[in-house]
Amino acid sequence: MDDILSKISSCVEFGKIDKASPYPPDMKGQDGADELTRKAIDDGMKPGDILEKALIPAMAIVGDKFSRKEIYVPQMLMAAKSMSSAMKHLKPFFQSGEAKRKGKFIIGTVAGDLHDIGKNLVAMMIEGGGWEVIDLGVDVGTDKFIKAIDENPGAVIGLSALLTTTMENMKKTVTAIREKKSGIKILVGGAPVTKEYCEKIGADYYSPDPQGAVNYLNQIVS
Ligand code: B1M
Repeated sequence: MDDILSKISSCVEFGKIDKASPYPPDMKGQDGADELTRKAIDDGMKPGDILEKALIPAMAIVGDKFSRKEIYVPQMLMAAKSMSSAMKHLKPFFQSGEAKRKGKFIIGTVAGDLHDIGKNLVAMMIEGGGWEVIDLGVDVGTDKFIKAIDENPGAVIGLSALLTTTMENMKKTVTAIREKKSGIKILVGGAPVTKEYCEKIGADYYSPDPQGAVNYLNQIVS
């Protein structure tokens, strides 16, 4: 791999955002994902290569470490922030259509539920996995999901719920999507959600963690 790609990859894996960032201590004073990505683009590197050869593999390593409980939420958030600092340089190329993404993913925390830390991690990992993410936020009612589906044909839907009480709203949203739309893939997750519950409410896939969600989406487009 090109030296600069491998450096960007390390920055994302270890959460080095930019030169000013003191974290991680052993990379203090060095360029971060922000400066290195800018430099790579200025040197003529393709945005798609930076995404596919540096950012996506680094986020996959981060996701696997998190699944194996080798790192925890703070390290994952730093990795995601580092990835975002690189993505801000790549986004104009994706928005102009010059570089392609794998597909669209609509995510939200279901109606009545204000928890968004886990949902945000999933959204960031999926963006780092090469997808365009449309984040509808928290307390998202069925109508808002349906409107987003209309506006983004072909998108995969992700529903998050953290309360046993709002799991019922997850079920209502899945039921409404099934009644009104066909061929929509629905991924569900959140602390109280299980594989059995996913099957019971007619969603397509349950993932306990962000990397499982990324793997599921990748499997859809492969
Ligand atoms: Co609340 N809360 N909370 N809370 N809160 C819990 C969930 C609770 C378990 C605490 C407890 O009682 N022990 C409990 C739920 C009990 C239950 O339903 N069985 C609870 C309660 C009761 C409440 C209130 C009702 C409290 C009250 O007001 N009486 C209230 C409800 C408000 C509402 O939503 N309407 C409430 C409020 C809040 C805060 C606002 C204070 C705050 C949320 C802040 C925020 O999110 N911006 C909060 C917090 C922080 C928590 C705890 C402490 C932490 C949740 C969290 O962020 N975890 C939580 C207790 C706990 O879990 N220890 C608790 C870290 C996060 C990374 O994990 O969200 O599970 P998680 O996400 C994981 C996976 O689940 C998965 O990936 C993530 C990364 O691994 N995942 C997906 C998540 N979504 C996914 C989607 C996918 C795939 C995977 O595909 C689409």
